[in-house]
Amino acid sequence: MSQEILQNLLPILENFDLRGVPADAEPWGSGHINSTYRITVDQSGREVHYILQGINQHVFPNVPKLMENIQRITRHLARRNPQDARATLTLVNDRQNQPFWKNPADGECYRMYLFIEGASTVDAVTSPEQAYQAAKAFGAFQCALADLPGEPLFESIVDFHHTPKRFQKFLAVLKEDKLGRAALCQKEIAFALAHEKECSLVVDRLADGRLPWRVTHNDTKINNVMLDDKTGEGICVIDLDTCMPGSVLYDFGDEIRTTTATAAEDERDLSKVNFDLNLFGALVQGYLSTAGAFLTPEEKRLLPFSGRLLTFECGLRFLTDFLEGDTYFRTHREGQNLDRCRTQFHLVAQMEAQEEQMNQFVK
Ligand code: ADP
Ligand code: GN1
Ligand code: MG
Repeated sequence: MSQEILQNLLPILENFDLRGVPADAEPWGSGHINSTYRITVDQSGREVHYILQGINQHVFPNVPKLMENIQRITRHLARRNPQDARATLTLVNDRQNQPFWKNPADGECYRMYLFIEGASTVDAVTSPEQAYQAAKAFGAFQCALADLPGEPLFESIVDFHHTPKRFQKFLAVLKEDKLGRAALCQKEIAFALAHEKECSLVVDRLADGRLPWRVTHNDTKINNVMLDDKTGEGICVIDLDTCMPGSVLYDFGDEIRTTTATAAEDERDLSKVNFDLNLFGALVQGYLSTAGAFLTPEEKRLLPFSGRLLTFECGLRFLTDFLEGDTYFRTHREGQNLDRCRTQFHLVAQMEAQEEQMNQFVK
């Protein structure tokens, strides 16, 4: 199977200087957007790994600008921390020295990274220590990007976390209901409709200056940070496609969404899906250990709320995609986006119930 995959990828791999002979290829990770492979290369008898990614151009249509962002960020991080090669993603340019290769035959775009060895991602946390480490790494990442020189980063997905616009899109898709799926998710639709009011809280504050714009990651789910296999330390923030101007609340909110839940994002048995206050406490401590010094009082005040907002927004996006026919998030089974929506809304309800305890933790 992996040899078959390798054979299919060889015409792509030959456009990158991998300093050896490609020996194996396997699908890697569980991201919902790009196509990721781990490539094994035989470099004079030594096994070396790389990450090859097919870039999802449905989601990221402007690949040159996207890759310019990633080049700027990875170079900046490498300059700040030159002695630690695993502290940032490292791009491997194509043979024309470009940060990605475009296949002239079909227009598909590919990029290559050095493989970060001795570290892994998890899809769900299993201990408060993991939550602490992940949040600490994301806080340090925001801190490191605060002095990124040059123009603001390119907005790789316009209005990515503009929750009210996400809500409007949901309403439009619901109205059309082109696949007749609304009948399958009446409860979730009702939940979404009942939550419109809170959608604009962050975007309103960004618009009137009560919250600052910063360079943020915007997709801080738990499997976008690599944890050291031996020490458990959060060593590298990955998946940089959505780094752009945003609010720290987008990042912290998405950390809460994926790091305080006791089950996978697509768990069907909702009795297993719980918001865990202990994990939340570890997350807050980890995040404030690196980001606490630069956050404004208003940002700090809204940290607990951000979890609800981002979890709701993500659930709404899953629901919208389900109604539209699963065209955005990769799915592996029927109804998976609806299952994902259900876990998210279930978590929102739990966070609402524990709002006071969450606020106390941050205080
Ligand atoms: P997606 O945008 O589809 O989520 P990611 O960039 O997050 O894709 O990559 C998917 C997974 O591949 C990650 O969760 C991680 O496990 C793994 N991965 C990505 N880049 C590297 C790397 N440079 N070294 C090791 N593993 C990586
Ligand atoms: C996607 O790329 P990945 O799998 O890390 C999505 C996020 C969602 C997440 C839900 C560019 O993240 O916004 O929160 O799925 N990324 C994009 O799991 O839309
Ligand atoms: Mg990812």
